[in-house]
Amino acid sequence: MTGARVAAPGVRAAFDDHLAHADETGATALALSLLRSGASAEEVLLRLIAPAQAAVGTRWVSTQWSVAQEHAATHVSERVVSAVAAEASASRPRNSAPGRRVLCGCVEGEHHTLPARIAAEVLRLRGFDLTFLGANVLVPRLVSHLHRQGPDLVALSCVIPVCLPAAHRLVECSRRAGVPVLAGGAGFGPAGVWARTLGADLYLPDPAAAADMLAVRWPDTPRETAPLEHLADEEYSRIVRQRAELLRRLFARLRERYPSLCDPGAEHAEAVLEEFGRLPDVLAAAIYVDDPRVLTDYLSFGAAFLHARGVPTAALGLALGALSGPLGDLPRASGHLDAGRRWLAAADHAVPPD
Ligand code: B12
Repeated sequence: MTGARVAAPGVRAAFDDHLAHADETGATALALSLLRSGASAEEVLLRLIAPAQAAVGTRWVSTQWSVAQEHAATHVSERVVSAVAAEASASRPRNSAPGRRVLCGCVEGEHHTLPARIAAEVLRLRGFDLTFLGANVLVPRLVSHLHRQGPDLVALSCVIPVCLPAAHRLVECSRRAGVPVLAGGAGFGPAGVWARTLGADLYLPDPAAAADMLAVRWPDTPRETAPLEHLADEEYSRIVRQRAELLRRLFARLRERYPSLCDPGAEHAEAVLEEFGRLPDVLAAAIYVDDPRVLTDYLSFGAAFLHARGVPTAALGLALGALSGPLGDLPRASGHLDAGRRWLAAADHAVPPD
């Protein structure tokens, strides 16, 4: 069997159906049957489970699926990853020499463990001696692993760019310990642009490509990197310090203009308000890496998410306006908020009418 079979529409439809019904037994049996008929574990992880799980997101954003269905499907995918990894490790020769040591985990604040877990399992399958640290890796936890295990590489996963400031602390702490950093995940931006801003030694979006690259060239021991000079203007720390006030203003403006949004009994009210409440942190992350695309990337998710829940895109514009007032004396933040409003104005036409 080849990868083409793994990605065949019938196989994928059957797997999607198992996810839709939270059918762990069926999903696991399907994945293991693919392995037993010749597919590689890497193909099953990267060409079946990963794209199926990404499609779960589309169904959740569009409200076709509830949060509960998304959680149940994700749980099934996690269990299938474990089953595939266990089956592959059972058939690996016992006497193979241990590979280079890699610590892999999600950056602080990041709870999307499945992408990191898939990346970790692919690296393990390729012979690396891998320790998986899971979600939300805080600096003290990384420091203790760095010193206890002396890894050859730290592999960091970031899916949501709002975590970038925290990711920087982990990159710096690994590099200061002399350990190079491999970054992966969509949160590091288009072509990994923000991984480079934060000083990661290598960015690769695809774990198989990362394994290929590491097989031919190991990153050098890190040297000191230049500090992020734009942070000297203290705009980032001002936004972080003013977070509570920004949120108060943002919700007051929303309540005034869209009272129904703040009605706690309204369908989706909690989820909708949670998304608005992320805006100050997203702006702070954009200022941190000095790129308004962090904000516009979030707006593109937010506009689709809110539209599917009956909230007009204009409400996001209002929310950005609420942040502009108290941050009006910060030139970079003002520029980013303007870029956000321009993005929304252009996108509004693209949103289908109700
Ligand atoms: C499941 C899920 C969740 C689960 C995660 C559970 C878990 N255990 O993982 C839960 C419910 C916790 C969750 C929460 C949130 N989520 Co969510 N989530 C998803 C969803 C549906 C699937 C994620 C996934 O597993 N994808 C499949 C993986 C395999 O795909 P992948 O990312 O391409 O991964 C590959 C590469 O990135 C790469 N890679 C990743 N890491 C690394 C590391 C290295 C070293 C290397 C080499 C490669 C590599 O390899 C992976 C395998 O090929 C996505 C939708 C999507 N399109 O992915 C949204 C998504 C990621 N979530 C999103 C959001 C907004 C959130 C929340 C903020 C929303 C909320 N209201 O709750 C919170 C944030 C939580 C947090 N602080 O982290 C948005 C992000 C938008 C954005 N740009 O910010 C998405 C894209 C929603 C969407 N449009 O469908 N989420």
